[in-house]
Amino acid sequence: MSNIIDGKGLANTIKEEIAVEVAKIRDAGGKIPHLAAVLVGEDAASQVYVRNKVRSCEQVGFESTMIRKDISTTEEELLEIVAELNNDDEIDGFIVQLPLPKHINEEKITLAIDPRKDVDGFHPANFGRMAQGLPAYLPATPFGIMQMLDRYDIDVEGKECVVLGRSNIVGTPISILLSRKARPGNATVSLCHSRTKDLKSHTLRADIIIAALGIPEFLTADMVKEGVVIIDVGINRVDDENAKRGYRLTGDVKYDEVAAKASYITPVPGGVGPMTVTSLLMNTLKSCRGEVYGK
Ligand code: L34
Repeated sequence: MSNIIDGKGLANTIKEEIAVEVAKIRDAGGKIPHLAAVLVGEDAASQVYVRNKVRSCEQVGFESTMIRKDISTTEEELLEIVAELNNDDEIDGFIVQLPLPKHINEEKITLAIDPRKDVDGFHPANFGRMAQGLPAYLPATPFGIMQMLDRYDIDVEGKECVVLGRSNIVGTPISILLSRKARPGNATVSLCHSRTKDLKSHTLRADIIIAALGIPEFLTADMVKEGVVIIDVGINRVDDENAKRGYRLTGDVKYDEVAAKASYITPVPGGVGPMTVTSLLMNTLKSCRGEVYGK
């Protein structure tokens, strides 16, 4: 029987903690943390995610600014917005929601963001600092996963961790964080991907599996051992005519059958997603306090 890791509940607990900090700042007459989010185009999932971020800012007492641009926005125009946010002293941190429309180079935009305001932790300066264990904004989803493991007191040290997927924003950074000499950390990590041979031989050995490949219900019960800890990062929309919206959300894990063998498992929705949002709030609070790069 598995324990469900309640990401949504934990996210709410962390938001209450952040709200207490914001109240203290307010009482002391300090600057209220201010997050800006840039959303280009009409991607349906991105709209939901950014809305959740803005709503969460309101819940904790942050200031927030939402900048919406239509899909025809040029790369130059977006770079202009990034430059303005970089130079706006009122803004402690900002994000440009991905994916961007195809005519905009995501790498170019990421590089244009001042690392001091890069609360997504996507800029190579923050990635490099993270990799070397220096103070950094940790990328939101990996940071959220580390928080879950920590707060649920899941033993990571010396464990066999298998990460499925090597993206810049999840698979690669979480593999680094799990193997760092820190708590949580000190795990032995295998980073598996589309060219991995005999994937099942890896997943069957794993004490902890981070599934972040973006393939609905990829990980099945025959691929895992009894007692495994499962962190499901996937949020896939699958057509479902019986569902209200015409789709349902599913992770990268075949939930019911894998849950029957797991000691802990994260649900989708209500797992990693809400933790991604609270990590962003934590990074924004850090930025406001000058905790990573100084005041
Ligand atoms: N720049 N782009 C940038 N920063 C990010 O940190 C992200 N990410 C990922 C996509 N692009 C990004 C997000 O914000 C994924 N992501 C994200 C954020 C929030 C949620 C999921 C993914 C979330 O709130 N999920 C809820 C509800 C999902 C729903 O109703 O559709 C959940 O319970 O999983």
